[in-house]
Amino acid sequence: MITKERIKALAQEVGFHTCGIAIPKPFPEAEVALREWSSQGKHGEMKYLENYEERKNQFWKKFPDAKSVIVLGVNYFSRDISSPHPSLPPQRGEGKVVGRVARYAWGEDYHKVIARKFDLLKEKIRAEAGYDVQFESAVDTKPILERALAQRAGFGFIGKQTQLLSLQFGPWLFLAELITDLELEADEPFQGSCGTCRLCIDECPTQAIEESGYLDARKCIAYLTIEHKTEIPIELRSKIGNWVFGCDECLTVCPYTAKQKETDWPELTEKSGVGSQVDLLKLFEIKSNREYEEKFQKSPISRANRKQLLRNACVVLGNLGSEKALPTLKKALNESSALIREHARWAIEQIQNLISSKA
Ligand code: B12
Repeated sequence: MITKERIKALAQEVGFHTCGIAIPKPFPEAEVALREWSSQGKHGEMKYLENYEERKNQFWKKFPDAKSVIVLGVNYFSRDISSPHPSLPPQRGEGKVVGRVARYAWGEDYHKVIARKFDLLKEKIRAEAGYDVQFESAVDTKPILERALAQRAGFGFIGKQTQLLSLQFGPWLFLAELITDLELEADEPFQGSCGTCRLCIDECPTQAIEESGYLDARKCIAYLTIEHKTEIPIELRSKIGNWVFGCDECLTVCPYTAKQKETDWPELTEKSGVGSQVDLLKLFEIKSNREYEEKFQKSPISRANRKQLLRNACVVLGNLGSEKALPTLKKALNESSALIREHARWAIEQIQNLISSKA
């Protein structure tokens, strides 16, 4: 019989930063909230969130023997090594032609990195349990409300920016789960709240975080630059600043970030991937989807396709107001994708307006 204390010790040996045990049972409150949220259209184009109930039922039917969930957390925080970092809103006309990448995407694709650690952990648990323990692993893609589950497993609480906040690791924690047929004692759910702090609500450039506790994904820069496939609403473009992929504003302002420890997983740091900034003009040198997929196959950036990333690059170039970008943007007017052409046209207009306002 393997105990939860042993499981936690093994998870730590493998390198996971937090580990807790939760019982696999529904989350009535969070599921009602999810239904309400999506019925108000706040999930934008993420259609898969509409049939969560059905997906969840199908998923759990496959594991009639599921007895517990080993919930794991990975600290992915590291400091910038590229300097100076354009952390402030873009300086118009200054000529910087880099876009910022959200921290979760600086290194290697975390799904793959965590999958390798899962294999090590499963092997260790099976060896100690003495039988062929059944596991189903999940990171992101399964119909599991991972933040609610992590709260149930005692990791921390859900903050106003809707992220799971750990007292030890702040909001910079990837969540991952191993569903298993092991009978394990569950941890106590964490009770906590942000209190009166509302920095994330006030500092979100697009006011995507609502007082009600919901995030309006349609306004969230992370959603707009990663999940949204079509045109970026004109009124939101200037607010995107220099974020070309994802956004960390609501995490960066969180007071817990000040105490954040750096990750000891080198795979998740700048050195192992695209890093904190990408050269926007170079992105336009990627001529085909195939070339794009090859370039970003190891990076979370592969979640967006070439069209989306060039669309985002146009928005950032327009916001930066860099004259240097004009020849590249003019060439982009010949792209076969109407999405890229429209955003390139917008960016050219922004830059030209800036030039004429200076004249
Ligand atoms: C879809 C999705 C997104 C969407 C929508 C985000 C959202 N807030 O829902 C977008 C694209 C915007 C997004 C962005 C990001 N994401 Co994301 N995302 C997901 C994904 C795949 C599903 C989340 C989901 O189901 N959302 C639907 C909403 C309604 O469900 P929910 O917020 O989980 O449900 C909560 C509410 O209902 C609330 N609640 C409960 N009861 C009640 C009652 C009332 C009355 C109310 C109002 C609310 C409420 O609590 C529930 C539990 O948290 C998860 C992985 C997963 N399977 O969970 C990752 C996940 C949440 N994302 C993650 C990350 C890292 C990010 C980004 C930081 C990436 C980036 N830098 O660009 C940003 C952060 C933006 C933000 N402030 O949320 C991590 C978060 C880790 C953590 N520590 O919390 C996750 C868990 C992935 C992972 N495996 O690590 N994401």
